[in-house]
Amino acid sequence: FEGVLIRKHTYESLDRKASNRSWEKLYTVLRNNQVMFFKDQRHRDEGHLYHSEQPIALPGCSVHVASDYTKKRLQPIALPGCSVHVASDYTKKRHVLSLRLQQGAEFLLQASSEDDMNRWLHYLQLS
Ligand code: I3P
Repeated sequence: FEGVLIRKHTYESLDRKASNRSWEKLYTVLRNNQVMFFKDQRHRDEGHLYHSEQPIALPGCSVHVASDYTKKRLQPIALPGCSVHVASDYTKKRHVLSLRLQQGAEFLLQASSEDDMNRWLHYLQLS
């Protein structure tokens, strides 16, 4: 599963904010239990990871809907082998997922619509 998401790296670890917290439009690929980010589809075709970031292994991560308006309907979902972390709710934008890594790092991922967000959530759960 793949497509464009708008990403914000909020935390490097549980108590350290990421240094660059700007929103970035990235081409995102879910494959083999990993998430990979690329600058765009051309970079993906060439296999050039965004800023040479290593793929994120999904087992051990947790993902939940960060946007306030859906959080009552969708509860945090544990991916295989992980514990669910409580992430602060993010209400500034809509269709936002929170992906929390085992060491406490967090990425917010904004999808283009509620349907798109639910598709990402679905495939992240399957990973
Ligand atoms: C960041 C940018 C983000 C903002 C973030 C800023 O500045 O404005 O949109 O996040 O706020 O630091 P820059 O682009 O100069 O790095 P929000 O959209 O969530 O407000 P933050 O410092 O509160 O994370």
